[in-house]
Amino acid sequence: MFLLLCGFFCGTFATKQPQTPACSAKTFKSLSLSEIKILSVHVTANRNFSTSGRNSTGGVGVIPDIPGVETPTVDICLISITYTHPHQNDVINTYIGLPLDASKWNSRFLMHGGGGWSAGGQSSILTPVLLGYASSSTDGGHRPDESTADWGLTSQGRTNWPNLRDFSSIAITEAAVLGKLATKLYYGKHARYSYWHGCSTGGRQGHAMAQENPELFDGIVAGASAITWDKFATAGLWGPFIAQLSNTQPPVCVIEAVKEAAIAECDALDGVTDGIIAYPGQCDFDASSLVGREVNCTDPNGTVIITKEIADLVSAVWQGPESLDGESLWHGFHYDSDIASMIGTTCTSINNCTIVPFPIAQDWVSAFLARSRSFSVNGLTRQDYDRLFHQSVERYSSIIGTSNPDLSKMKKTGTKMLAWHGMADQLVPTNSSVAYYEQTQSLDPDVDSYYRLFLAPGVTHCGFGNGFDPAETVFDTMRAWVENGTVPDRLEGVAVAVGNTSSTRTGYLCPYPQVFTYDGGDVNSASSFSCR
Ligand SMILES: *[C@@H]1O[C@H](CO)[C@@H](O)[C@H](O)[C@H]1NC(C)=O
Ligand SMILES: *[C@@H]1O[C@H](CO)[C@@H](O)[C@H](O)[C@H]1NC(C)=O
Ligand SMILES: *[C@@H]1O[C@H](CO)[C@@H](O)[C@H](O)[C@H]1NC(C)=O
Ligand SMILES: *[C@@H]1O[C@H](CO)[C@@H](O)[C@H](O)[C@H]1NC(C)=O
Ligand SMILES: *[C@@H]1O[C@H](CO)[C@@H](O)[C@H](O)[C@H]1NC(C)=O
Ligand SMILES: *[C@@H]1O[C@H](CO)[C@@H](O)[C@H](O)[C@H]1NC(C)=O
Ligand SMILES: *[C@@H]1O[C@H](CO)[C@@H](O)[C@H](O)[C@H]1NC(C)=O
Ligand SMILES: *[C@@H]1O[C@H](CO)[C@@H](O)[C@H](O)[C@H]1NC(C)=O
Ligand SMILES: [Ca+2]
Repeated sequence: MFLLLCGFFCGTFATKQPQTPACSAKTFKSLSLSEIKILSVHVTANRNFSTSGRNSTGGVGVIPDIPGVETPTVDICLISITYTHPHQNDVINTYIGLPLDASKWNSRFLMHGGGGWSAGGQSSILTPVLLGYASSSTDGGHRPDESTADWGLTSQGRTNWPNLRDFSSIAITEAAVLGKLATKLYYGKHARYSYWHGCSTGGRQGHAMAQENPELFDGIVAGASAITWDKFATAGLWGPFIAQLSNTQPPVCVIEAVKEAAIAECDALDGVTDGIIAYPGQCDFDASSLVGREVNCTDPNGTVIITKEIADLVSAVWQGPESLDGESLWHGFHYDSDIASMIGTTCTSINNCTIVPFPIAQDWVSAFLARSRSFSVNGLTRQDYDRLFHQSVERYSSIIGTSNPDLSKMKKTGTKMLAWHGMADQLVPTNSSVAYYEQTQSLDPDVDSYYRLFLAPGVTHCGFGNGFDPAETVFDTMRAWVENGTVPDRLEGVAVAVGNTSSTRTGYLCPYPQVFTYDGGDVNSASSFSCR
């Protein structure tokens, strides 16, 4: 009797529930694209799938692990596709993750971007699925944990153009198309909204989508974007280049001391003494004013007297690379950023340090310009540096520059982009985002209706620092813009409180060119600041 009842009622009831689809190869047999040749497809239905390592390829928007709390698991339909582009000799691994039970799917699609040389990977789909999104990601044609750019060279030592194009945007676009297609095949309907969320390389990828394939996304969040890659990646060797010209390798503690001196001088210009230089344009701190000053270091232990060469080196990094004719080639870094990431050293003693170049820049120039794994800035002349810089622009800007300011496609598709950049970014100069925004604005004075840039004072690369970090709120702000039409006139950021480092304060960041401004009153209260 009970069985009979259940057979009747439960059966009737079940038809009203979202159908749990079949996570099997058959469901996805039509999953392909005309320009690719599939080498293998694996479809697996997984319950209680561990999400450990979910931030290993990019890290923004990731649900962090909480110490002492068990790593969350997901029920996921996981599709791993390996494919090639015929005659290109490339191999791309793309991963699609779908909440296994249709009832857990929030009807949306979300891709998380990569970081550094990582285009993404299986770990990048785990947080989105944990949050209820369908997702996809790709290794872009090389292993996501590869820490060098050796994949950029063929075995004959030439540029591997297919690999570079895959990494730059082709594999990303394909992952988006495949992911959205799989979503439709599985749930029987398209995602209602599709999003991109990335920072650094992930921000550059987001810009690539905005410029080339905006129809794939309704909303794109792009933080600290490594756009104008051709210049950014070569500019990253400017510090080490100047250091070797002047044979100057200061220990990190000295670089920090110079930064602290600049902060001491310019912090209060914005009205709040909080370790943040919110008005860098008003700061004319001159590092040479420190020449002769003694710095006591502990690791390595000893005392360094600041020399003119040290002051000039730091000034050069703040200034950004210049050509032999004194023309600015690229943006520099702000005074409150940790430029030891550009001119860091390892030392065996206080007087014996070696510069450790920013690895991405070192790899870029080695693999794509010098085409030699043993490349070093040692021995380069000013002419050599100029030549490398121009080569990088000439050869690669159209492929990986991702700096096309024409966003007219995006305007047509109704896609929105929300970009942000920390003003204490130590890897990608903040003004790179500003320059891009200004170029788009000069092409379309109305660009604000679909693309906005928020600068975050005191925030380091992709988040953290003293400053007003929007990393936790920016995605929800994007969703509200896309889904509710809530135009982001402000962006919530969280900063370390003044006078109590174990507490926080909130501030509302401003769409560029408006400036986050202190009006007076309690420095820990959001209402003491406004956008001007
Ligand atoms: C998944 O985890 C839940 C809760 O811990 C447990 O009840 C269930 O049996 C697990 N399922 C599988 C297939 O391991
Ligand atoms: C991943 O997150 C953990 C803590 O949640 C952090 O320690 C680690 O640095 C993160 N890794 C990356 C690549 O972001
Ligand atoms: C960035 O641009 C602003 C506005 O033009 C300027 O005040 C600031 O000095 C620039 N910063 C760097 C490091 O070039
Ligand atoms: C460095 O340490 C010496 C003693 O070891 C001390 O006399 C000097 O004042 C210190 N300098 C600074 C700038 O702290
Ligand atoms: C560190 O260097 C100072 C001199 O600058 C010296 O007095 C001190 O003993 C050193 N400490 C160690 C642990 O070597
Ligand atoms: C400096 O350190 C290097 C190792 O990085 C070592 O080979 C060299 O002998 C050291 N030079 C001096 C003068 O101590
Ligand atoms: C849209 O607005 C509704 C009503 O205020 C709110 O509940 C919902 O969370 C908003 N959606 C987003 C994505 O912000
Ligand atoms: C600092 O902030 C923490 C966390 O909000 C709070 O518990 C503590 O009492 C504060 N300390 C002071 C001195 O206000
Ligand atoms: Ca300040």
